Amino acid sequence: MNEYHLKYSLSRLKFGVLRYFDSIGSTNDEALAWAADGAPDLSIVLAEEQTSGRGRLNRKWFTPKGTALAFSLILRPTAIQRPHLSRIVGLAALSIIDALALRGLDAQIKWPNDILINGEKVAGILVETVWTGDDVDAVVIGVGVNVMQAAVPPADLLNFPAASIEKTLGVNPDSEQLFHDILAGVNAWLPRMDTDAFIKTWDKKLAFRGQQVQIYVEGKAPIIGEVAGLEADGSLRLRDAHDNFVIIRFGDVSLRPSA
Ligand code: BT5
Repeated sequence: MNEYHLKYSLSRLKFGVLRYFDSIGSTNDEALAWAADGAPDLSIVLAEEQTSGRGRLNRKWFTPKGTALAFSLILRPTAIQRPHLSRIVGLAALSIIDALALRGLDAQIKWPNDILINGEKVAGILVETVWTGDDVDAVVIGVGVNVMQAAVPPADLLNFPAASIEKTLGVNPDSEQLFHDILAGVNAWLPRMDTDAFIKTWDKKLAFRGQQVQIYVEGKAPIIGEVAGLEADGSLRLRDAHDNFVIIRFGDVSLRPSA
């Protein structure tokens, strides 16, 4: 990507300030520090390469140079958005899914934070919060998308099958345009984050609906149930073997389809 060209291509969209890096440790780390230091709303940190990209629980996220989209978006929640902060992962997911749909790709959400195409992970989302006392000062939405197949780590380093847009489309998509389209999605969904339509659309995109899955929380026995849908706050609703609903709250949980 070319920084000047990128900024020009985004000129019709709403965002704060864009910081572009050839190489960085983690865009989320940079964005968290910048958010604490007064970054304007909707500012972006974008990098061609991450040398210590992070997933949840400090798992590694691979971003080899020039193969992937890696960015972090800083959101300063308004009074209307504040009651819906748990929906922010959905905001990112729907924005990515819409951008993929523009390329003819039908993606689903492996709740809570993975984007799948044909059952393989092509993107991951990491939402982190900057607090001032008890108040949320900013939310950082980190997004990694495997654009080229070279972004996908070797299978032995993966905890779930992964793929890239290049593999699925058979051609290498334009990362700049992809980023533009994801940001356009954020612009479109953000004002609607408090609506029922937002939850319904997010809900429709869940992977494994009606299928049995297992939910892993570190140190606990797995929870087994069928994916039934989302609660209003974006929590996952499972139907257990006794036909009771079990609500899985956000947190460091992993979902796997039952064998
Ligand atoms: C995620 O975590 O999926 C969130 C990934 C967020 C990455 C973005 S990139 C921009 C921003 N800056 C950062 O430092 N991070 C964010 P999790 O669900 O914990 O999945 C992590 C797991 O995915 C790892 O343990 C690997 O097994 C696997 N993985 C690592 N790199 C991958 C890749 N490029 N594609 C698919 N899977 C990968």
